[in-house]
Amino acid sequence: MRIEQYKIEEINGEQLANHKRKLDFVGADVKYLDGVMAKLQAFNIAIPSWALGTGGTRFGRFSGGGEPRSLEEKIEDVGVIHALNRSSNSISLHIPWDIPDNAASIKVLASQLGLHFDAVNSNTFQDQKDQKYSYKFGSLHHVDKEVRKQAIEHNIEVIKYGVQLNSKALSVWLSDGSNFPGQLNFRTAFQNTLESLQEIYSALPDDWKVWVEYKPYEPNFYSTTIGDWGQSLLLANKLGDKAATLVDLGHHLQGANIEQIVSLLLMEGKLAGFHFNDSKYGDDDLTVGSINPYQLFLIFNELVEGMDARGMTHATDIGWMIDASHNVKDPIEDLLQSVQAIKIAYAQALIVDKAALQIAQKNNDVTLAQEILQQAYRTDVRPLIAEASLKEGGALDPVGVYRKLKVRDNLIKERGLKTVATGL
Ligand SMILES: [Mn+2]
Repeated sequence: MRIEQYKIEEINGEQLANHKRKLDFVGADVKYLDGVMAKLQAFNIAIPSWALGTGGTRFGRFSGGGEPRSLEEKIEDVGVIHALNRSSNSISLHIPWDIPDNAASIKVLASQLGLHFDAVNSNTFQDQKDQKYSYKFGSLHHVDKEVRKQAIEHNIEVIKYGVQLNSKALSVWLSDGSNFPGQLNFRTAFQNTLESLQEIYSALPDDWKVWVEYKPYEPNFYSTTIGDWGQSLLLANKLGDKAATLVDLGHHLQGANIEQIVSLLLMEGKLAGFHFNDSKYGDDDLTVGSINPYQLFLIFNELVEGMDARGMTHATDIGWMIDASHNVKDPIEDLLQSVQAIKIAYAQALIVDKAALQIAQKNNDVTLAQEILQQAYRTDVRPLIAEASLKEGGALDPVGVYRKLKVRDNLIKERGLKTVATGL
């Protein structure tokens, strides 16, 4: 299903006067408004192929209807999202859930929708049918060299698929770890992981990167071999310039200061990118900004400040992606909400009075520093996001237009009520 541009414009037209009134109000107080708008218009967040179907937990999965049945239909769903928000111009594929059997035709479909392919993701946390060795006790860290070899070959195969699609990065998340004390020799597990990653690294094309994701627990509950940013950074540093650390917001223990982690990774030139989501307790995979939008803003504040300090281009010098699971919401609506939340936090970070903040920090004026940050955070920047979308040909209110056009009903008519997308 594709959304026709004139339908978006029609609905925008009805809301335009109201929008302009709000935009004028907030815009009057924004310094360098043109620069802020240009950055918001350029900002895009990749959609993972596994997020377009209803997610599940280990207890069950409740399908929502009209789910994409193939990679082509997943790309079409990202096309719907991008048509509405003009901020989701790429898709990140997971292998083997979404193997591009015909790369040429997949690329044509994507480019028709204004999309390209973001990082490719490998999977050694599940056993696949006809797989020789099991990953029950890990993959790249496994005690058995043959298992490690199989996992290395899988990652190299994923790179090959990515090359066909013009992806530029391999994203690796390992579930490798242990459930009980004594199960693993930590040093051997780490060394095995490093050596395996070195083999994968040497198979990377020149213009590629490998992103090393970390996670403290689940599915293993005693140790994870790449459990935190320190372990990931250690590996990335040993691997070389093409390796960097990927931060998934849900992959931290409660109370972790993620903004500080981000700040230092950026300083070291080792921040690969993000998997955005939100959480209350653990790796909840909830809609971005639904639980703790202030934390998201503080993270973006560090990102903007740190990227500017290094002269980086916000939109393209870091990998921006959503990694969430939608158990009770329509996945497309949830993704639209997530992208909006990310852009709101980004816009708020862009309007922080950085010069004033620097002075407050130099003077140890703690009260003023807080006032400056919260002045930005409490500004309703939604009209700026809407204007950026409008200027790029998207909807002023993406979720509203999605509902008005009854996109899900149409998808159910097209694909059926009982469809199940590949993924978790
Ligand atoms: Mn992730």
